[in-house]
Amino acid sequence: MDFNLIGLPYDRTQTFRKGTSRAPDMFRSIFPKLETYVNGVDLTEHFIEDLGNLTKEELQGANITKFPIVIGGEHTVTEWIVDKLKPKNVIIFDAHPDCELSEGHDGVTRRLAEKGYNVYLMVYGLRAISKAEKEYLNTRKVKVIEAFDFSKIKGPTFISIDLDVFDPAIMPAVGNPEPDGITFSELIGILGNLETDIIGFDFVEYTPLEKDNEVYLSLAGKLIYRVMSELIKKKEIEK
Ligand SMILES: [Mn+2]
Repeated sequence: MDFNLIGLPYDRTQTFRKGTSRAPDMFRSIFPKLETYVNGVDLTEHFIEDLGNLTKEELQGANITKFPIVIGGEHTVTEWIVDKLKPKNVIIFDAHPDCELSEGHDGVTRRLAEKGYNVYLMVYGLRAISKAEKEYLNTRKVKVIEAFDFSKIKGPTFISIDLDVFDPAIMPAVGNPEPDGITFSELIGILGNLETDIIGFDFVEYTPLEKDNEVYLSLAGKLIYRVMSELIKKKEIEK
């Protein structure tokens, strides 16, 4: 199984902490330092073609021939890659529902739903909801789901991971940290139960700290490697 790495270093609408535009290149600097034998899978046997850092327009014209692993950038970029790949479903892990009536990163979930994608917010880690967002969620245009709902999700599915879904004790390098998030093993466990056809992943909102970025980048980088190893295992079982 081969992958395309795509950097979308867009950072325009962050209101609290800025800096996500630096994330794709920071991840590229940490990947070579990480162990490539992950959960029984030798990632060096799988080709990773880096398409570089792209603008919205460049992404629209890009030739994605392999499984895309997208690194943001703020959460706004999920809309770009979803519009490029045109999945049936989008599953989002996020501390925030991103359902504001906004053109920014805090409205991305809502915009995707309004465009007609089946958008699902994972209940795990979702924990900071504004009154306006609660009212939008009440319309049921975006569904908040639990793991037992996975059997209902059929067809091509894109998965977006806003790194603020994690507890800030393990991942403080995000634009809008919120207390009481989930752990890495909880996220991997949830993803492992997904039976649907996954066609792409993004990892967004990594926002560098003043120091210790190597530590948090290596943890986020290991998450990406682990997700890749899970995808490879899944494809091998399906063969
Ligand atoms: Mn988000």
